[in-house]
Amino acid sequence: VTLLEKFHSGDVRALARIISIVENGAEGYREILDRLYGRAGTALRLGFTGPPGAGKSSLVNALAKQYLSTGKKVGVIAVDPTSPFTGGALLGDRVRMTEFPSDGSFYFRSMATRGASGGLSSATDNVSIVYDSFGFDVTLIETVGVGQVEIDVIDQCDTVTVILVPESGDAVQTMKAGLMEIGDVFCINKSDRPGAERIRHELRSTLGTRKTDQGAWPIPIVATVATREEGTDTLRAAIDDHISFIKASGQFESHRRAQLKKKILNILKNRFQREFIGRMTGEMDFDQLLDEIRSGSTSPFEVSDRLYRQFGMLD
Ligand SMILES: Nc1nc2c(ncn2[C@@H]2O[C@H](COP(=O)(O)OP(=O)(O)O)[C@@H](O)[C@H]2O)c(=O)[nH]1
Ligand SMILES: [Mg+2]
Repeated sequence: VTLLEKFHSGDVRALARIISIVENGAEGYREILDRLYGRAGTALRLGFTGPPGAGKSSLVNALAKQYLSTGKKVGVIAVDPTSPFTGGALLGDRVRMTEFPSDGSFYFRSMATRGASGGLSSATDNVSIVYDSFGFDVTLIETVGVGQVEIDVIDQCDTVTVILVPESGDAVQTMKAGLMEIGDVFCINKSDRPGAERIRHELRSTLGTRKTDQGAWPIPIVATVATREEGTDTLRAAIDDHISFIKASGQFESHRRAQLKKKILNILKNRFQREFIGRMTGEMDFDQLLDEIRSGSTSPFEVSDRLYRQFGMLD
Protein backbone atom coordinates (compact mmCIF):
# COMPACT_ATOMS: atom_id res chain seq x y z
CA VAL A 1 0.00 0.00 0.00
CA THR A 2 1.45 3.36 -0.95
CA LEU A 3 1.72 6.36 1.34
CA LEU A 4 -1.00 8.19 -0.59
CA GLU A 5 -3.37 5.23 -0.35
CA LYS A 6 -2.87 5.14 3.40
CA PHE A 7 -3.42 8.87 3.50
CA HIS A 8 -6.68 8.64 1.61
CA SER A 9 -7.90 5.86 3.86
CA GLY A 10 -7.58 8.28 6.78
CA ASP A 11 -4.32 7.03 8.29
CA VAL A 12 -3.09 9.76 10.66
CA ARG A 13 0.53 8.64 10.48
CA ALA A 14 0.42 8.93 6.70
CA LEU A 15 -1.01 12.43 7.18
CA ALA A 16 1.87 13.33 9.48
CA ARG A 17 4.44 12.02 7.02
CA ILE A 18 2.91 13.81 4.06
CA ILE A 19 2.78 17.06 6.02
CA SER A 20 6.48 16.73 6.82
CA ILE A 21 7.38 15.99 3.22
CA VAL A 22 5.34 18.93 1.95
CA GLU A 23 6.48 21.32 4.66
CA ASN A 24 10.13 20.56 4.02
CA GLY A 25 9.80 20.44 0.26
CA ALA A 26 11.35 16.98 0.47
CA GLU A 27 11.76 14.56 -2.43
CA GLY A 28 8.42 13.87 -4.09
CA TYR A 29 6.47 16.70 -2.50
CA ARG A 30 5.51 18.16 -5.87
CA GLU A 31 3.97 14.92 -7.14
CA ILE A 32 2.08 14.52 -3.88
CA LEU A 33 0.60 18.01 -4.15
CA ASP A 34 -0.29 17.46 -7.82
CA ARG A 35 -2.41 14.52 -6.74
CA LEU A 36 -3.90 16.20 -3.69
CA TYR A 37 -5.19 19.28 -5.52
CA GLY A 38 -7.86 17.18 -7.21
CA ARG A 39 -9.38 16.40 -3.84
CA ALA A 40 -8.95 19.77 -2.20
CA GLY A 41 -10.82 23.04 -2.40
CA THR A 42 -13.70 22.71 0.01
CA ALA A 43 -12.15 23.19 3.47
CA LEU A 44 -12.57 26.63 5.01
CA ARG A 45 -9.48 28.55 6.01
CA LEU A 46 -9.93 30.63 9.07
CA GLY A 47 -7.13 32.93 10.20
CA PHE A 48 -6.55 34.28 13.70
CA THR A 49 -4.10 37.04 14.32
CA GLY A 50 -3.24 39.52 17.02
CA PRO A 51 -0.49 40.49 19.43
CA PRO A 52 1.47 37.86 21.39
CA GLY A 53 -0.41 36.70 24.47
CA ALA A 54 -3.80 37.95 23.23
CA GLY A 55 -5.22 34.46 23.52
CA LYS A 56 -5.00 33.28 19.92
CA SER A 57 -4.04 29.71 20.84
CA SER A 58 -6.70 29.58 23.55
CA LEU A 59 -9.38 30.78 21.12
CA VAL A 60 -8.26 28.47 18.35
CA ASN A 61 -8.44 25.56 20.80
CA ALA A 62 -11.91 26.56 21.96
CA LEU A 63 -13.15 26.94 18.38
CA ALA A 64 -11.55 23.65 17.35
CA LYS A 65 -13.51 21.93 20.10
CA GLN A 66 -16.72 23.56 18.91
CA TYR A 67 -16.22 22.52 15.33
CA LEU A 68 -15.37 18.99 16.47
CA SER A 69 -18.49 18.84 18.63
CA THR A 70 -20.63 19.55 15.58
CA GLY A 71 -19.00 16.71 13.68
CA LYS A 72 -16.53 18.79 11.68
CA LYS A 73 -12.96 17.66 11.14
CA VAL A 74 -10.38 20.26 12.05
CA GLY A 75 -6.76 20.98 11.18
CA VAL A 76 -4.73 23.62 13.01
CA ILE A 77 -1.60 25.41 11.85
CA ALA A 78 0.20 27.60 14.37
CA VAL A 79 2.77 29.92 12.89
CA ASP A 80 5.34 30.92 15.44
CA PRO A 81 7.56 33.74 14.28
CA THR A 82 9.95 33.62 17.19
CA SER A 83 10.64 29.92 16.88
CA PRO A 84 14.12 29.46 18.34
CA PHE A 85 13.12 31.05 21.62
CA THR A 86 9.62 29.76 22.22
CA GLY A 87 10.27 26.22 23.23
CA GLY A 88 7.97 26.85 26.17
CA ALA A 89 5.11 28.18 24.07
CA LEU A 90 5.33 25.28 21.66
CA LEU A 91 5.40 22.84 24.52
CA GLY A 92 2.30 24.54 25.92
CA ASP A 93 0.55 24.05 22.61
CA ARG A 94 1.49 20.40 22.61
CA VAL A 95 0.26 19.80 26.13
CA ARG A 96 -3.13 21.26 25.26
CA MET A 97 -3.31 18.90 22.31
CA THR A 98 -3.89 15.98 24.66
CA GLU A 99 -7.48 17.27 24.94
CA PHE A 100 -8.02 16.51 21.27
CA PRO A 101 -8.95 13.30 19.46
CA SER A 102 -6.25 11.35 17.64
CA ASP A 103 -8.67 9.42 15.43
CA GLY A 104 -8.02 11.50 12.33
CA SER A 105 -10.68 14.13 12.97
CA PHE A 106 -8.10 16.57 14.31
CA TYR A 107 -4.50 17.48 13.62
CA PHE A 108 -2.20 20.18 14.90
CA ARG A 109 0.98 21.44 13.30
CA SER A 110 3.18 24.21 14.53
CA MET A 111 5.44 25.85 11.98
CA ALA A 112 8.38 28.13 12.49
CA THR A 113 9.10 31.17 10.39
CA ARG A 114 11.91 30.30 8.06
CA GLY A 115 14.61 32.55 6.76
CA ALA A 116 13.32 32.94 3.23
CA SER A 117 10.40 35.31 2.88
CA GLY A 118 7.51 33.71 1.03
CA GLY A 119 8.73 30.27 2.08
CA LEU A 120 6.49 30.14 5.09
CA SER A 121 3.31 31.28 3.38
CA SER A 122 3.74 28.72 0.65
CA ALA A 123 4.40 26.04 3.31
CA THR A 124 1.22 26.93 5.23
CA ASP A 125 -0.73 27.01 1.98
CA ASN A 126 0.57 23.58 1.00
CA VAL A 127 -0.14 22.09 4.43
CA SER A 128 -3.67 23.54 4.20
CA ILE A 129 -4.08 21.69 0.90
CA VAL A 130 -2.94 18.49 2.63
CA TYR A 131 -5.49 18.99 5.43
CA ASP A 132 -8.20 19.77 2.90
CA SER A 133 -7.63 16.66 0.83
CA PHE A 134 -7.36 14.53 3.97
CA GLY A 135 -10.99 15.47 4.52
CA PHE A 136 -10.80 18.23 7.09
CA ASP A 137 -13.67 20.70 6.95
CA VAL A 138 -11.86 23.63 8.52
CA THR A 139 -8.26 24.76 8.87
CA LEU A 140 -7.61 27.16 11.71
CA ILE A 141 -4.45 29.20 11.24
CA GLU A 142 -2.92 31.12 14.11
CA THR A 143 -0.31 33.78 13.44
CA VAL A 144 1.12 36.75 15.28
CA GLY A 145 0.13 39.92 13.48
CA VAL A 146 3.46 41.31 12.42
CA GLY A 147 5.63 41.23 9.28
CA GLN A 148 4.91 40.62 5.63
CA VAL A 149 5.29 36.85 5.92
CA GLU A 150 2.44 36.68 8.43
CA ILE A 151 0.31 39.00 6.30
CA ASP A 152 0.83 36.64 3.34
CA VAL A 153 -0.36 33.74 5.49
CA ILE A 154 -3.40 35.67 6.67
CA ASP A 155 -4.18 36.71 3.07
CA GLN A 156 -4.78 33.07 2.22
CA CYS A 157 -7.64 32.82 4.71
CA ASP A 158 -11.30 33.11 3.81
CA THR A 159 -12.10 34.83 7.09
CA VAL A 160 -9.65 36.71 9.27
CA THR A 161 -10.34 37.24 12.95
CA VAL A 162 -8.26 39.92 14.64
CA ILE A 163 -7.88 39.31 18.36
CA LEU A 164 -7.30 42.21 20.70
CA VAL A 165 -7.24 42.46 24.46
CA PRO A 166 -7.96 45.34 26.85
CA GLU A 167 -4.19 45.69 27.26
CA SER A 168 -3.76 46.24 23.52
CA GLY A 169 -3.96 49.94 24.34
CA ASP A 170 -5.69 52.44 22.12
CA ALA A 171 -7.14 51.78 18.73
CA VAL A 172 -4.53 54.00 17.10
CA GLN A 173 -1.83 51.56 18.15
CA THR A 174 -3.81 48.71 16.67
CA MET A 175 -4.09 50.60 13.43
CA LYS A 176 -0.37 51.20 13.40
CA ALA A 177 0.17 47.48 13.80
CA GLY A 178 -1.70 47.06 10.51
CA LEU A 179 -4.40 44.91 12.08
CA MET A 180 -7.33 47.20 11.32
CA GLU A 181 -7.29 46.65 7.57
CA ILE A 182 -7.23 42.88 7.61
CA GLY A 183 -9.98 41.90 10.05
CA ASP A 184 -13.32 40.52 8.89
CA VAL A 185 -14.26 39.82 12.48
CA PHE A 186 -12.85 41.48 15.59
CA CYS A 187 -12.61 39.70 18.87
CA ILE A 188 -11.91 41.35 22.21
CA ASN A 189 -10.54 38.55 24.27
CA LYS A 190 -9.84 38.68 28.02
CA SER A 191 -13.10 40.56 28.42
CA ASP A 192 -12.92 39.53 32.06
CA ARG A 193 -10.27 42.22 32.44
CA PRO A 194 -10.83 45.92 33.02
CA GLY A 195 -10.88 48.12 29.94
CA ALA A 196 -12.72 45.69 27.67
CA GLU A 197 -15.65 48.06 27.19
CA ARG A 198 -13.35 50.97 26.44
CA ILE A 199 -11.41 49.19 23.71
CA ARG A 200 -14.68 47.99 22.24
CA HIS A 201 -15.92 51.58 21.90
CA GLU A 202 -12.65 52.79 20.43
CA LEU A 203 -12.60 49.90 18.01
CA ARG A 204 -16.16 50.60 16.97
CA SER A 205 -15.44 54.22 16.17
CA THR A 206 -12.19 53.40 14.38
CA LEU A 207 -13.87 50.72 12.32
CA GLY A 208 -16.58 53.25 11.52
CA THR A 209 -14.03 55.20 9.52
CA ARG A 210 -13.20 52.17 7.40
CA LYS A 211 -14.77 52.56 4.01
CA THR A 212 -18.13 50.90 4.07
CA ASP A 213 -19.84 50.57 0.72
CA GLN A 214 -23.52 49.86 0.42
CA GLY A 215 -24.04 46.19 1.07
CA ALA A 216 -20.57 45.72 2.54
CA TRP A 217 -19.97 43.19 5.29
CA PRO A 218 -20.82 44.79 8.66
CA ILE A 219 -17.72 43.98 10.73
CA PRO A 220 -18.75 42.42 14.05
CA ILE A 221 -16.93 42.89 17.36
CA VAL A 222 -17.25 39.90 19.66
CA ALA A 223 -16.25 39.83 23.33
CA THR A 224 -14.75 36.58 24.61
CA VAL A 225 -13.07 34.99 27.61
CA ALA A 226 -11.20 32.20 25.85
CA THR A 227 -10.06 30.43 28.99
CA ARG A 228 -13.67 30.00 30.15
CA GLU A 229 -14.94 29.44 26.61
CA GLU A 230 -17.26 32.42 27.03
CA GLY A 231 -18.41 34.14 23.86
CA THR A 232 -16.67 31.60 21.69
CA ASP A 233 -19.98 30.32 20.32
CA THR A 234 -20.82 33.89 19.29
CA LEU A 235 -17.39 34.21 17.70
CA ARG A 236 -17.96 31.04 15.73
CA ALA A 237 -21.38 32.29 14.62
CA ALA A 238 -19.82 35.58 13.44
CA ILE A 239 -17.21 33.67 11.44
CA ASP A 240 -19.84 31.37 9.93
CA ASP A 241 -21.91 34.45 9.00
CA HIS A 242 -18.94 35.98 7.25
CA ILE A 243 -18.37 32.80 5.25
CA SER A 244 -22.05 32.76 4.21
CA PHE A 245 -21.83 36.42 3.29
CA ILE A 246 -18.77 36.10 1.06
CA LYS A 247 -20.09 32.94 -0.54
CA ALA A 248 -23.32 34.72 -1.45
CA SER A 249 -21.52 37.82 -2.75
CA GLY A 250 -19.02 35.89 -4.85
CA GLN A 251 -16.04 37.24 -2.86
CA PHE A 252 -15.22 33.79 -1.56
CA GLU A 253 -14.61 32.42 -5.03
CA SER A 254 -12.90 35.53 -6.41
CA HIS A 255 -10.56 35.68 -3.42
CA ARG A 256 -9.63 32.02 -3.83
CA ARG A 257 -8.97 32.52 -7.52
CA ALA A 258 -6.83 35.58 -6.80
CA GLN A 259 -4.82 33.58 -4.27
CA LEU A 260 -4.31 30.77 -6.79
CA LYS A 261 -3.10 33.23 -9.39
CA LYS A 262 -0.69 34.70 -6.85
CA LYS A 263 0.57 31.21 -6.11
CA ILE A 264 1.18 30.38 -9.76
CA LEU A 265 3.10 33.63 -10.26
CA ASN A 266 5.08 32.94 -7.12
CA ILE A 267 6.02 29.43 -8.24
CA LEU A 268 7.10 30.85 -11.59
CA LYS A 269 9.08 33.65 -10.00
CA ASN A 270 10.95 31.25 -7.74
CA ARG A 271 11.63 28.92 -10.61
CA PHE A 272 12.93 31.71 -12.82
CA GLN A 273 15.14 32.90 -10.06
CA ARG A 274 16.53 29.46 -9.39
CA GLU A 275 16.96 28.16 -12.91
CA PHE A 276 17.24 31.10 -15.26
CA ILE A 277 19.33 33.48 -13.23
CA GLY A 278 21.45 30.57 -12.09
CA ARG A 279 22.21 29.64 -15.69
CA MET A 280 22.71 33.27 -16.65
CA THR A 281 25.25 34.09 -14.00
CA GLY A 282 26.73 30.68 -13.26
CA GLU A 283 29.77 30.99 -15.47
CA MET A 284 29.92 34.74 -15.48
CA ASP A 285 33.18 36.57 -14.89
CA PHE A 286 31.71 38.95 -12.36
CA ASP A 287 35.07 40.42 -11.39
CA GLN A 288 35.53 42.01 -14.74
CA LEU A 289 32.04 43.49 -14.74
CA LEU A 290 32.57 44.80 -11.24
CA ASP A 291 35.88 46.38 -12.31
CA GLU A 292 34.06 48.19 -15.09
CA ILE A 293 31.44 49.54 -12.72
CA ARG A 294 34.00 50.52 -10.11
CA SER A 295 36.06 52.36 -12.70
CA GLY A 296 32.99 54.31 -13.73
CA SER A 297 32.67 53.05 -17.27
CA THR A 298 29.26 51.45 -16.74
CA SER A 299 26.44 50.97 -14.21
CA PRO A 300 24.69 47.94 -12.65
CA PHE A 301 21.69 48.76 -14.86
CA GLU A 302 23.71 48.67 -18.06
CA VAL A 303 25.41 45.48 -16.97
CA SER A 304 22.06 43.79 -16.31
CA ASP A 305 20.81 44.97 -19.68
CA ARG A 306 23.85 43.47 -21.34
CA LEU A 307 23.39 40.14 -19.55
CA TYR A 308 19.70 40.10 -20.34
CA ARG A 309 20.36 40.81 -24.02
CA GLN A 310 23.05 38.16 -24.15
CA PHE A 311 20.35 35.61 -23.43
CA GLY A 312 18.10 36.96 -26.14
CA MET A 313 15.52 38.27 -23.73
CA LEU A 314 15.75 41.93 -24.60
CA ASP A 315 15.12 43.35 -28.05
N1 LIG B 1 -7.82 36.27 31.99
C1 LIG B 1 -7.79 35.71 30.77
N2 LIG B 1 -6.68 35.07 30.37
C2 LIG B 1 -6.66 34.53 29.14
C3 LIG B 1 -7.79 34.59 28.28
N3 LIG B 1 -7.48 33.97 27.12
C4 LIG B 1 -6.22 33.52 27.25
N4 LIG B 1 -5.72 33.85 28.47
C5 LIG B 1 -4.37 33.55 28.98
O1 LIG B 1 -3.44 34.38 28.29
C6 LIG B 1 -2.21 33.70 28.08
C7 LIG B 1 -1.84 33.72 26.61
O2 LIG B 1 -2.77 32.95 25.89
P1 LIG B 1 -2.43 32.28 24.48
O3 LIG B 1 -3.68 31.63 24.01
O4 LIG B 1 -1.22 31.44 24.58
O5 LIG B 1 -2.11 33.58 23.61
P2 LIG B 1 -1.41 33.73 22.17
O6 LIG B 1 0.01 34.10 22.39
O7 LIG B 1 -2.15 34.86 21.50
O8 LIG B 1 -1.59 32.44 21.45
C8 LIG B 1 -2.39 32.30 28.64
O9 LIG B 1 -1.86 32.25 29.92
C9 LIG B 1 -3.90 32.14 28.66
O10 LIG B 1 -4.32 31.24 29.67
C10 LIG B 1 -8.96 35.28 28.75
O11 LIG B 1 -9.97 35.40 28.06
N5 LIG B 1 -8.90 35.81 30.01
MG1 LIG C 1 -0.18 31.13 20.55
